[in-house]
Amino acid sequence: MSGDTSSQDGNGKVTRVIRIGTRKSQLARIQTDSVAEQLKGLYPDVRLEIIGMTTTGDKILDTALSKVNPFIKCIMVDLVVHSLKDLPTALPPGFTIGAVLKRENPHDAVVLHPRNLGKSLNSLPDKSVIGTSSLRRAAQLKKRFPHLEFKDIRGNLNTRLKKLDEKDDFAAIILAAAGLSRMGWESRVGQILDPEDCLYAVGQGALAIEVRARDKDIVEMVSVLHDPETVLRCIAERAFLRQLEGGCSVPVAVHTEVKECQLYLTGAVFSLDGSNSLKDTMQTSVASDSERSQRVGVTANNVPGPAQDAAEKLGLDMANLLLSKGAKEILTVARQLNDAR
Ligand code: DPM
Repeated sequence: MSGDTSSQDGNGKVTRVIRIGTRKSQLARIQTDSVAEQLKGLYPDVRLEIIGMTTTGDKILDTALSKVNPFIKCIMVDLVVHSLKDLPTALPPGFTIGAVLKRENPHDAVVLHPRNLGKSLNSLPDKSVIGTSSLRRAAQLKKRFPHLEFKDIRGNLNTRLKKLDEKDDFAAIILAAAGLSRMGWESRVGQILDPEDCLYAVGQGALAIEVRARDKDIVEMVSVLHDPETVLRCIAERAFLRQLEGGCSVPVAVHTEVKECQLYLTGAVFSLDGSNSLKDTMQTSVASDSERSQRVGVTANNVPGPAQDAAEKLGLDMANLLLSKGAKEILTVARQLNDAR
């Protein structure tokens, strides 16, 4: 082991050092810290270093994961924690998702301006302005709540909450329940949107650990954090998105469930105003009994391979079903309209 990935204590004991890269937003730090805590509990002898990246954007983190720093001659970081929903279905070559952690509440939540406390999307007055930059949320909610108006709101969670509370621009904003709870802001949740109101994004509510595929020891180390049910659901969801050629900002939504060894996937695509949509539900058996190691970028050697294959096939079949009904046209128009904004 090189001196860069290990250190010696006073008694000459060699300690493995694992470097975790993180963005600097509060949510990114909270997510990274929670994974570091779990790794520390599992591997008390490993020394974990959290390295804050001054730059923003996942490309930079991938760079940190791939590059050897010429000055200190070591690999800059060994793993990066992401919200799975922000990870593309095709990772750059050489990378893999080594762990998908147990999913938290995957649904979307309504955060109300304090003046609207006690209200819901249904009971907000006509022409109330709802903040979201998610095409997926806007498309579904425009259709379901035609009395409301939708406007973009950008920035990290702290910025958005500030924009909501300190100005009069928005009656409410829509955020993922999982992000709110990680921030400790559960008390701000005015309403959780059920699947009839709003299907969630692919991977929403699950954390993923990105690693270098060739780092077998790191892959093995983080793999114990895989939650088998979440892995199967998210493989199906990501396969569905990949087959639709949807990035992370297309009006595509899902709902998944595992019940009695059956994996259920509801997949949907929407026009930007929600007036045109396709939605269907399919299921597959994921009963357990592995040759391929990665599926839609996920490596989960402790989850039965055939079940992962079945999950992936379910996503593919669902995408093909919707494509046969015209999903491509809906998404192409949505993309073009969005690009033109
Ligand atoms: C992606 C979307 C959004 C994020 C699009 C979508 C929401 C953007 C917006 C792909 N990433 O959901 O349809 O509201 O304008 C993001 C959040 C989290 C991860 C915040 C949020 C935390 C929750 C999680 C932003 N990425 O969605 O409220 O881990 O799933």
